[in-house]
Amino acid sequence: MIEKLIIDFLDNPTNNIINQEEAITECMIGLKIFDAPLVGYADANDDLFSRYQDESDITYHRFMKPKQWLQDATTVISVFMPFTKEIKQGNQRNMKTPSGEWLHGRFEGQKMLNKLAKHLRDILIDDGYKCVYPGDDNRYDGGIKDKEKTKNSDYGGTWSERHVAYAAGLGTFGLSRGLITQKGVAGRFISLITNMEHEITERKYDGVYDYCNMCGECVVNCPANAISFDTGKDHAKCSKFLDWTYKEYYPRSACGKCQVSVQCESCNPAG
Ligand code: B12
Ligand code: SF4
Ligand code: SF4
Repeated sequence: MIEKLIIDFLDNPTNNIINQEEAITECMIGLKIFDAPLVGYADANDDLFSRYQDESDITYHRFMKPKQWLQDATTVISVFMPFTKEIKQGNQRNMKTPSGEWLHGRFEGQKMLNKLAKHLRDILIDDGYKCVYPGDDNRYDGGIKDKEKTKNSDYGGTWSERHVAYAAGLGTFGLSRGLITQKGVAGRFISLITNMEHEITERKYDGVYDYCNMCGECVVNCPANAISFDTGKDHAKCSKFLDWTYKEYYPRSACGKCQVSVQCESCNPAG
Protein backbone atom coordinates (compact mmCIF):
# COMPACT_ATOMS: atom_id res chain seq x y z
CA MET A 1 0.00 0.00 0.00
CA ILE A 2 2.74 2.49 1.00
CA GLU A 3 4.83 1.62 -2.11
CA LYS A 4 1.82 2.24 -4.37
CA LEU A 5 1.08 5.59 -2.68
CA ILE A 6 4.70 6.67 -3.20
CA ILE A 7 4.74 5.61 -6.87
CA ASP A 8 1.49 7.53 -7.46
CA PHE A 9 3.02 10.58 -5.74
CA LEU A 10 6.17 10.38 -7.90
CA ASP A 11 4.11 9.97 -11.08
CA ASN A 12 2.60 13.42 -10.55
CA PRO A 13 5.02 15.65 -12.51
CA THR A 14 4.68 18.52 -10.00
CA ASN A 15 6.12 16.29 -7.23
CA ASN A 16 9.32 14.81 -8.69
CA ILE A 17 10.56 17.25 -11.33
CA ILE A 18 12.62 20.47 -11.12
CA ASN A 19 10.54 23.29 -12.55
CA GLN A 20 11.56 26.53 -14.26
CA GLU A 21 11.44 28.67 -11.09
CA GLU A 22 13.66 26.26 -9.13
CA ALA A 23 16.20 25.37 -11.82
CA ILE A 24 19.79 26.56 -11.20
CA THR A 25 20.40 26.56 -14.96
CA GLU A 26 18.10 26.07 -17.91
CA CYS A 27 19.32 22.53 -18.54
CA MET A 28 18.09 21.49 -15.07
CA ILE A 29 14.44 22.17 -16.01
CA GLY A 30 12.58 18.85 -16.05
CA LEU A 31 15.25 17.01 -14.03
CA LYS A 32 13.69 13.97 -12.32
CA ILE A 33 14.89 13.55 -8.73
CA PHE A 34 13.87 10.13 -7.38
CA ASP A 35 13.38 6.60 -8.69
CA ALA A 36 11.07 3.91 -7.25
CA PRO A 37 11.44 3.47 -3.47
CA LEU A 38 12.43 0.66 -1.14
CA VAL A 39 10.16 0.36 1.89
CA GLY A 40 10.96 -1.49 5.14
CA TYR A 41 8.85 -2.07 8.24
CA ALA A 42 10.26 -2.38 11.77
CA ASP A 43 8.50 -3.47 14.96
CA ALA A 44 8.16 -0.35 17.14
CA ASN A 45 9.11 -2.54 20.13
CA ASP A 46 12.26 -3.91 18.49
CA ASP A 47 15.11 -4.19 21.02
CA LEU A 48 17.36 -2.28 18.61
CA PHE A 49 15.53 0.97 19.39
CA SER A 50 16.31 0.53 23.10
CA ARG A 51 19.94 -0.16 22.23
CA TYR A 52 20.06 3.00 20.10
CA GLN A 53 18.96 4.95 23.15
CA ASP A 54 20.90 3.13 25.85
CA GLU A 55 24.31 2.30 24.37
CA SER A 56 26.62 5.29 24.43
CA ASP A 57 28.47 4.64 21.15
CA ILE A 58 25.38 4.20 18.94
CA THR A 59 23.39 7.45 19.02
CA TYR A 60 24.85 9.00 22.18
CA HIS A 61 21.70 8.72 24.35
CA ARG A 62 19.80 11.38 22.42
CA PHE A 63 17.67 9.00 20.31
CA MET A 64 13.94 8.87 21.17
CA LYS A 65 12.31 5.44 20.86
CA PRO A 66 9.21 5.05 18.61
CA LYS A 67 6.90 4.84 21.64
CA GLN A 68 8.25 8.16 22.92
CA TRP A 69 7.11 9.76 19.67
CA LEU A 70 3.77 7.91 19.60
CA GLN A 71 2.63 6.09 22.74
CA ASP A 72 0.76 3.24 21.04
CA ALA A 73 3.16 2.87 18.10
CA THR A 74 3.34 -0.62 16.59
CA THR A 75 5.22 -0.09 13.31
CA VAL A 76 8.01 2.13 11.98
CA ILE A 77 7.96 2.60 8.21
CA SER A 78 11.31 3.46 6.63
CA VAL A 79 11.54 4.60 3.00
CA PHE A 80 14.68 4.83 0.85
CA MET A 81 14.32 7.07 -2.20
CA PRO A 82 17.17 6.40 -4.67
CA PHE A 83 18.36 9.30 -6.81
CA THR A 84 17.87 8.98 -10.58
CA LYS A 85 20.75 8.19 -12.94
CA GLU A 86 20.83 11.87 -14.02
CA ILE A 87 21.40 13.07 -10.43
CA LYS A 88 24.12 10.46 -9.79
CA GLN A 89 25.92 10.92 -13.12
CA GLY A 90 25.80 14.71 -12.77
CA ASN A 91 27.76 14.51 -9.52
CA GLN A 92 30.50 12.45 -11.21
CA ARG A 93 31.47 15.23 -13.67
CA ASN A 94 33.74 17.05 -11.23
CA MET A 95 34.76 15.22 -8.07
CA LYS A 96 35.72 18.38 -6.13
CA THR A 97 32.49 20.39 -6.17
CA PRO A 98 28.79 19.45 -6.11
CA SER A 99 26.96 19.37 -9.45
CA GLY A 100 23.76 21.31 -10.08
CA GLU A 101 21.88 18.02 -10.25
CA TRP A 102 23.15 16.89 -6.82
CA LEU A 103 22.43 20.30 -5.26
CA HIS A 104 18.86 19.97 -6.53
CA GLY A 105 18.67 16.41 -5.19
CA ARG A 106 19.60 17.50 -1.70
CA PHE A 107 17.67 20.79 -1.51
CA GLU A 108 14.54 20.43 -3.66
CA GLY A 109 14.74 16.64 -3.11
CA GLN A 110 14.39 17.06 0.65
CA LYS A 111 11.48 19.49 0.16
CA MET A 112 9.76 16.85 -2.00
CA LEU A 113 10.40 14.19 0.64
CA ASN A 114 8.90 16.37 3.38
CA LYS A 115 5.83 16.82 1.19
CA LEU A 116 5.69 13.06 0.51
CA ALA A 117 6.05 12.14 4.20
CA LYS A 118 3.25 14.55 5.20
CA HIS A 119 1.09 13.18 2.37
CA LEU A 120 1.56 9.58 3.62
CA ARG A 121 0.98 10.65 7.24
CA ASP A 122 -2.26 12.42 6.28
CA ILE A 123 -3.54 9.37 4.37
CA LEU A 124 -2.86 7.07 7.34
CA ILE A 125 -4.61 9.52 9.67
CA ASP A 126 -7.60 9.75 7.27
CA ASP A 127 -7.73 5.94 7.37
CA GLY A 128 -8.14 6.10 11.16
CA TYR A 129 -4.54 5.42 12.28
CA LYS A 130 -2.24 7.57 14.35
CA CYS A 131 0.96 8.61 12.62
CA VAL A 132 3.99 10.80 13.37
CA TYR A 133 6.59 12.04 10.90
CA PRO A 134 9.54 12.91 13.18
CA GLY A 135 11.05 15.22 10.55
CA ASP A 136 8.01 17.51 10.98
CA ASP A 137 7.66 17.28 14.75
CA ASN A 138 8.89 19.92 17.20
CA ARG A 139 10.65 17.21 19.24
CA TYR A 140 12.96 16.57 16.28
CA ASP A 141 16.48 17.84 16.92
CA GLY A 142 19.37 17.09 14.56
CA GLY A 143 22.26 17.25 17.05
CA ILE A 144 24.00 19.14 19.84
CA LYS A 145 23.19 22.86 19.62
CA ASP A 146 24.89 26.06 20.81
CA LYS A 147 28.44 24.77 20.57
CA GLU A 148 30.91 24.06 17.83
CA LYS A 149 30.55 20.43 16.79
CA THR A 150 33.92 18.68 16.84
CA LYS A 151 33.17 15.07 17.78
CA ASN A 152 30.98 12.49 15.99
CA SER A 153 28.84 12.29 19.14
CA ASP A 154 27.86 15.98 18.70
CA TYR A 155 25.86 14.90 15.63
CA GLY A 156 23.59 12.41 17.39
CA GLY A 157 19.98 13.60 17.11
CA THR A 158 16.59 12.53 18.46
CA TRP A 159 15.78 10.46 15.33
CA SER A 160 18.34 8.93 12.96
CA GLU A 161 16.95 7.86 9.58
CA ARG A 162 19.87 5.50 8.87
CA HIS A 163 19.55 3.70 12.20
CA VAL A 164 15.81 3.36 11.61
CA ALA A 165 16.43 1.99 8.08
CA TYR A 166 18.91 -0.51 9.55
CA ALA A 167 16.24 -1.68 12.01
CA ALA A 168 13.65 -1.89 9.20
CA GLY A 169 15.75 -4.33 7.16
CA LEU A 170 16.71 -1.83 4.44
CA GLY A 171 20.48 -2.25 4.69
CA THR A 172 23.66 -1.60 6.64
CA PHE A 173 26.16 1.21 7.15
CA GLY A 174 29.27 1.58 5.00
CA LEU A 175 32.76 2.87 5.70
CA SER A 176 31.53 6.30 4.51
CA ARG A 177 28.73 5.99 7.14
CA GLY A 178 26.09 6.15 4.41
CA LEU A 179 23.39 3.49 4.72
CA ILE A 180 23.80 1.03 1.83
CA THR A 181 20.57 -0.58 0.57
CA GLN A 182 19.94 -3.15 -2.18
CA LYS A 183 19.54 -0.08 -4.46
CA GLY A 184 22.79 1.44 -3.21
CA VAL A 185 23.68 4.40 -1.03
CA ALA A 186 22.91 7.38 -3.32
CA GLY A 187 19.53 8.61 -2.14
CA ARG A 188 17.64 9.90 0.87
CA PHE A 189 15.41 8.50 3.65
CA ILE A 190 12.17 9.38 5.37
CA SER A 191 10.27 7.45 8.03
CA LEU A 192 6.92 7.35 9.80
CA ILE A 193 5.82 5.98 13.16
CA THR A 194 2.29 4.58 13.30
CA ASN A 195 -0.12 2.33 15.19
CA MET A 196 -1.00 0.55 11.92
CA GLU A 197 -0.12 -3.16 12.15
CA HIS A 198 2.12 -4.43 9.34
CA GLU A 199 4.26 -7.47 8.63
CA ILE A 200 7.84 -6.76 9.73
CA THR A 201 10.68 -6.81 7.18
CA GLU A 202 13.33 -9.44 7.86
CA ARG A 203 16.88 -8.14 8.46
CA LYS A 204 19.09 -10.19 6.17
CA TYR A 205 22.30 -9.14 7.95
CA ASP A 206 23.95 -9.44 11.35
CA GLY A 207 26.70 -6.84 11.28
CA VAL A 208 26.54 -3.03 11.19
CA TYR A 209 28.78 -2.91 8.06
CA ASP A 210 27.77 -6.15 6.24
CA TYR A 211 26.86 -4.45 2.91
CA CYS A 212 30.21 -2.59 2.64
CA ASN A 213 32.99 -4.44 0.79
CA MET A 214 35.65 -2.01 2.08
CA CYS A 215 36.71 -1.12 -1.49
CA GLY A 216 37.94 2.27 -0.22
CA GLU A 217 36.59 4.27 -3.18
CA CYS A 218 34.77 6.66 -0.82
CA VAL A 219 38.11 7.35 0.93
CA VAL A 220 39.69 8.37 -2.39
CA ASN A 221 36.69 10.43 -3.54
CA CYS A 222 36.22 12.54 -0.41
CA PRO A 223 37.44 16.11 -1.10
CA ALA A 224 37.64 16.81 2.65
CA ASN A 225 39.70 13.74 3.63
CA ALA A 226 36.93 12.93 6.07
CA ILE A 227 36.97 9.14 5.58
CA SER A 228 39.77 6.78 6.51
CA PHE A 229 40.25 3.02 6.97
CA ASP A 230 41.91 3.61 10.35
CA THR A 231 39.58 6.12 11.97
CA GLY A 232 36.33 5.77 9.98
CA LYS A 233 34.44 8.94 9.16
CA ASP A 234 35.02 12.35 10.77
CA HIS A 235 31.62 14.10 10.72
CA ALA A 236 33.13 17.50 11.63
CA LYS A 237 35.47 17.53 8.59
CA CYS A 238 32.57 16.58 6.31
CA SER A 239 30.36 19.20 7.92
CA LYS A 240 32.97 21.95 7.43
CA PHE A 241 33.19 21.09 3.75
CA LEU A 242 29.39 21.25 3.48
CA ASP A 243 29.49 24.68 5.20
CA TRP A 244 31.89 25.83 2.47
CA THR A 245 29.50 24.59 -0.25
CA TYR A 246 26.68 26.49 1.50
CA LYS A 247 28.62 29.74 1.09
CA GLU A 248 29.42 28.95 -2.54
CA TYR A 249 25.99 27.65 -3.60
CA TYR A 250 23.65 29.47 -1.20
CA PRO A 251 20.85 28.59 -0.41
CA ARG A 252 21.87 25.05 -1.32
CA SER A 253 24.71 22.91 -0.01
CA ALA A 254 25.82 19.36 -0.80
CA CYS A 255 28.75 17.12 -1.64
CA GLY A 256 27.97 13.38 -1.82
CA LYS A 257 31.22 12.37 -3.57
CA CYS A 258 31.30 9.36 -1.20
CA GLN A 259 27.99 8.25 -2.77
CA VAL A 260 28.86 8.42 -6.50
CA SER A 261 31.52 6.61 -8.57
CA VAL A 262 31.72 4.05 -5.78
CA GLN A 263 30.90 0.34 -5.79
CA CYS A 264 27.96 0.89 -3.44
CA GLU A 265 26.44 3.77 -5.48
CA SER A 266 23.45 1.84 -6.88
CA CYS A 267 23.63 -1.67 -5.38
CA ASN A 268 24.74 -3.71 -2.40
CA PRO A 269 28.33 -4.53 -3.46
CA ALA A 270 28.64 -7.32 -0.91
CA GLY A 271 25.38 -9.03 -1.87
C1 B12 B 1 23.74 15.21 11.23
C2 B12 B 1 23.69 14.75 9.78
C3 B12 B 1 24.80 14.98 9.00
C4 B12 B 1 26.11 15.48 9.57
C5 B12 B 1 26.82 14.29 10.27
C6 B12 B 1 26.84 13.01 9.41
C7 B12 B 1 26.38 11.69 10.06
N1 B12 B 1 26.63 10.63 9.31
O1 B12 B 1 25.85 11.59 11.16
C8 B12 B 1 26.82 16.03 8.29
C9 B12 B 1 26.48 17.50 8.16
C10 B12 B 1 28.33 15.86 8.27
C11 B12 B 1 26.10 15.23 7.21
C12 B12 B 1 26.63 15.03 5.95
C13 B12 B 1 25.99 14.31 4.96
N2 B12 B 1 24.76 13.83 4.95
CO1 B12 B 1 23.67 13.90 6.54
N3 B12 B 1 22.47 13.83 7.97
C14 B12 B 1 22.54 14.12 9.26
C15 B12 B 1 21.24 13.78 10.01
C16 B12 B 1 20.44 15.07 10.19
C17 B12 B 1 21.42 13.09 11.35
C18 B12 B 1 22.46 11.98 11.36
C19 B12 B 1 22.62 11.40 12.71
O2 B12 B 1 21.71 11.24 13.48
N4 B12 B 1 23.84 10.98 13.04
C20 B12 B 1 24.04 10.33 14.31
C21 B12 B 1 25.33 9.58 14.43
C22 B12 B 1 25.23 8.82 15.71
O3 B12 B 1 25.49 8.64 13.34
P1 B12 B 1 26.79 7.79 13.08
O4 B12 B 1 27.95 8.34 13.84
O5 B12 B 1 27.00 7.66 11.61
O6 B12 B 1 26.41 6.34 13.68
C23 B12 B 1 27.36 5.31 13.84
C24 B12 B 1 27.19 4.60 15.18
O7 B12 B 1 25.82 4.44 15.49
C25 B12 B 1 27.83 3.26 14.86
N5 B12 B 1 27.43 2.14 15.69
C26 B12 B 1 28.17 1.75 16.76
N6 B12 B 1 27.60 0.68 17.32
C27 B12 B 1 26.47 0.36 16.60
C28 B12 B 1 25.53 -0.66 16.78
C29 B12 B 1 24.40 -0.72 15.90
C30 B12 B 1 23.38 -1.81 16.07
C31 B12 B 1 24.24 0.23 14.85
C32 B12 B 1 23.06 0.19 13.91
C33 B12 B 1 25.20 1.27 14.68
C34 B12 B 1 26.33 1.31 15.57
O8 B12 B 1 27.49 3.00 13.49
C35 B12 B 1 27.11 4.17 12.83
C36 B12 B 1 27.93 4.32 11.56
O9 B12 B 1 29.28 4.28 11.84
C37 B12 B 1 20.56 12.79 8.99
C38 B12 B 1 19.02 12.88 8.96
C39 B12 B 1 18.42 12.07 10.10
N7 B12 B 1 17.54 12.64 10.87
O10 B12 B 1 18.77 10.93 10.28
C40 B12 B 1 21.20 13.14 7.65
C41 B12 B 1 21.63 11.98 6.68
C42 B12 B 1 22.40 10.96 7.51
N8 B12 B 1 22.53 12.63 5.74
C43 B12 B 1 22.43 12.17 4.56
C44 B12 B 1 23.27 12.58 3.48
C45 B12 B 1 22.87 12.11 2.09
C46 B12 B 1 24.40 13.35 3.72
C47 B12 B 1 25.46 13.80 2.71
C48 B12 B 1 25.82 12.84 1.57
C49 B12 B 1 25.14 15.21 2.18
C50 B12 B 1 24.82 15.40 0.71
N9 B12 B 1 23.61 15.07 0.31
O11 B12 B 1 25.60 15.82 -0.06
C51 B12 B 1 26.68 14.02 3.65
C52 B12 B 1 27.57 12.78 3.81
C53 B12 B 1 27.17 11.86 4.90
C54 B12 B 1 28.07 10.75 5.30
N10 B12 B 1 29.04 10.28 4.51
O12 B12 B 1 27.88 10.28 6.42
C55 B12 B 1 21.36 11.09 4.44
C56 B12 B 1 22.01 9.70 4.36
C57 B12 B 1 21.58 8.86 3.16
C58 B12 B 1 22.27 7.53 3.18
N11 B12 B 1 22.17 6.76 2.10
O13 B12 B 1 22.85 7.11 4.15
C59 B12 B 1 20.52 11.36 5.77
C60 B12 B 1 19.88 10.13 6.39
C61 B12 B 1 19.46 12.41 5.39
C62 B12 B 1 18.22 11.82 4.70
N12 B12 B 1 17.05 12.27 5.07
O14 B12 B 1 18.29 10.96 3.87
N13 B12 B 1 24.94 14.78 7.63
S1 SF4 C 1 32.69 3.09 -1.36
FE1 SF4 C 1 33.35 1.00 -0.84
S2 SF4 C 1 34.32 1.26 1.21
FE2 SF4 C 1 33.10 3.10 0.84
S3 SF4 C 1 31.11 2.66 1.81
FE3 SF4 C 1 30.94 2.07 -0.37
S4 SF4 C 1 31.46 -0.12 -0.44
FE4 SF4 C 1 32.15 0.69 1.54
S1 SF4 D 1 29.76 14.22 1.75
FE1 SF4 D 1 31.69 14.87 0.78
S2 SF4 D 1 32.92 15.69 2.45
FE2 SF4 D 1 31.29 14.45 3.39
S3 SF4 D 1 32.19 12.39 3.65
FE3 SF4 D 1 31.09 12.40 1.69
S4 SF4 D 1 32.67 12.93 0.18
FE4 SF4 D 1 33.48 13.53 2.19
